[in-house]
Amino acid sequence: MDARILTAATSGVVAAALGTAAAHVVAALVSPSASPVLAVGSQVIDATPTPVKEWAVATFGTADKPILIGSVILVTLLLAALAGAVRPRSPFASTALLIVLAALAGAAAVLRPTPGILDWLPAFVAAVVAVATLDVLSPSDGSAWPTARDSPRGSITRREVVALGGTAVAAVALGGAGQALITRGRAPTLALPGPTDPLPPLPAGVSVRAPGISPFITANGSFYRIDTALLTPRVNPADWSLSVDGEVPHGFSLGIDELLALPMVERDITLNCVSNEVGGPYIGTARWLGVPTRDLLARAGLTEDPRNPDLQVLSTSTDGMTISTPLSALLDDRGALVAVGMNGTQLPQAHGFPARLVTPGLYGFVGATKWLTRLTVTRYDAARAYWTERGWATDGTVRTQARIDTPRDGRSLSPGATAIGGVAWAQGRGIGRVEVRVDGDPWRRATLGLEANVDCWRQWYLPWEATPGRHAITVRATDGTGAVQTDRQASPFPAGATGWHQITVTVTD
Ligand SMILES: Nc1nc2c(c(=O)[nH]1)N[C@H]1C(S)=C(S)[C@@H](COP(=O)(O)O)O[C@H]1N2
Ligand SMILES: [Mo]
Repeated sequence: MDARILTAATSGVVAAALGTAAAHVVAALVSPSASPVLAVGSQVIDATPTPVKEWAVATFGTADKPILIGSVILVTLLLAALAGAVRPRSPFASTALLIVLAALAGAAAVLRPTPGILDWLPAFVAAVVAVATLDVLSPSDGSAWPTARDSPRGSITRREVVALGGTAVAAVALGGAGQALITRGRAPTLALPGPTDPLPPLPAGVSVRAPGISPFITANGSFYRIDTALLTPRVNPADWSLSVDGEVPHGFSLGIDELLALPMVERDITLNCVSNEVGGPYIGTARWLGVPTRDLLARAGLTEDPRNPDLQVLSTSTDGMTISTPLSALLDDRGALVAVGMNGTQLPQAHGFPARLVTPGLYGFVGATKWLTRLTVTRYDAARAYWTERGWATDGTVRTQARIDTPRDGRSLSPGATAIGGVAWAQGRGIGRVEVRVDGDPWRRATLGLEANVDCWRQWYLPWEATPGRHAITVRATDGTGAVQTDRQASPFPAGATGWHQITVTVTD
């Protein structure tokens, strides 16, 4: 490519990069999620059709967010390259393109569910900085964009290299500074009360004696994380409140101290994501500490379950996310919680600090609202939650599943004594049996770890004499009602994956 056009295009790229980075710093100071890249990214998440989102989750897993951010930056810089390239010919078109880009970012920011009053500012700064920078950087001698007739193929001057390189370095430094500002500091801490009626420690027997199986309790740091937030909300507990409202006799609102003063219970509950593929990682078990949702709804005057399947509780998070839970699931005996503690500590920021919903027996997308701030009793036909609008099921009952944790799929093993093991779950119904099949052999019953309660997964293992060759190992579970897990393969959308987990191993001596 002609060096003059390349220089002009590069000017556009570094000018836009500097504008975006400056906006990131301003956003860090006024409203982090209004940063142009993050605001556009969030709008893209919300607008992405469900099949595309499912494909992205299946393909990239939890790397989908960095990949999204990278794509937003890439597209922005490509358009900025165009703005730079046309500038020598048409400064007006160039400036207009940059302003349109910034305006789109500003719109993305102010159209978020919970915008702040200064959310337009970062995009405004981006526009001013990018346009001014491009004006300074642009070659003004009209030498770029040569026509076929009169082009002495230009070259890039030393001065330009220094100016472009310097601006690029400044953009990276500024962007890094903004990012550091956003993530600086530690999350606020809460002094959690103890449970009013503490749970005894789990019996050792919930864990079976076989290495390689997921620990019964998932450490907070290894607990899967799924949400739509590009920046996990950092909630200041002093500014936080929980409202219980809607079709209740007397709605109310609580501050964090009032919530923490209520009787607290502890419960061991396995939480999993509807987007988990068969054999997938989006599941974990924790000891949650919190206030029963039943107590909160009773305080609002709902002392009895109307048993009306048309009623939902629409819960809202501080970032405007909405999740829909059947009212009965928050009133019945399963013991749903507004949780404030997870495995002996306050909720980590990524898992919903300071308070979240945890509903046993339901997938997270219909029962586990993080950064919870509002519970509204309403009818399903009066308000639609985020995922309901995107075609996901309203009945989010967890489907029976078993997963092989060891040996790992595709592994090579030595022949001889080994163990096949993993976890199985059917929250609400419990696990009654787990069976394993090697190749075409008959099903064999695995040994189960103790059942902590029906809302937790169960570990299982089966000793195996591995013989040389390639083997397919399949597992299936039977729930506490005697229903055998279906082998019919279903994708996670719209109500959770089904099918048996199968792995292949090679045994070589
Ligand atoms: N505010 C908010 N809460 C949310 C979500 C979300 O996107 N935003 N995702 C839900 C989904 S789909 C799941 S599976 C669980 C995951 O909880 P975890 O990240 O603590 O494992 O949170 C639920 N709560
Ligand atoms: Mo989920």
